[in-house]
Amino acid sequence: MNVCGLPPVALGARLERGLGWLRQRAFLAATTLAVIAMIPAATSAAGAPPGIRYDGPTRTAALDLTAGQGDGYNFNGYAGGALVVRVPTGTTMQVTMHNAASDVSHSVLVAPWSERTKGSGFAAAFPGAAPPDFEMGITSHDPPLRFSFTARAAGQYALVCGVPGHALIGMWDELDVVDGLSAPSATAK
Ligand SMILES: [Cu+2]
Repeated sequence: MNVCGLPPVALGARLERGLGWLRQRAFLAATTLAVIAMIPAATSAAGAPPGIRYDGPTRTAALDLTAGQGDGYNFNGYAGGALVVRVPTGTTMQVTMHNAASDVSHSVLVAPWSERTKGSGFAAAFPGAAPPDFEMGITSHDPPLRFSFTARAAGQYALVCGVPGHALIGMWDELDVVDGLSAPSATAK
């Protein structure tokens, strides 16, 4: 008995080709799954929390952020509020952000806490708490973003990427402005 009228040898070759196709499909499926699995892994591949240099007499804090660490949508590897920066009320914050990614633009601004997962159209929580071109962002090829503002009102705020869609998928962390705090800190939640 023969299938499709083919001699046994041709049938064997056909089956072999069919199995090859199946193996290829399985490989592609596994690769796709691996890529999907890498997305949260990349955003949670946190390095050390960013350092904050604080000058007590002038109450000035310099916060240096690195966006896109591990090719993820994050700041220093922290996303979805996993990084908590705390500063005393009245601190003048000097924010600098480099982007580690060459192919995805990122930026940072301080937004109201309620806006941390907005898709676009952010407003700075304080005067000056955003670079002018935060929707455009920068890549690793550009000079770092810099802005300075005074955290004049205590409360819970968000450090968000202003490039449309990025905060929505988790590119935000927490900034708490706290009355009576002796010095700033940046810690993993
Ligand atoms: Cu971004």
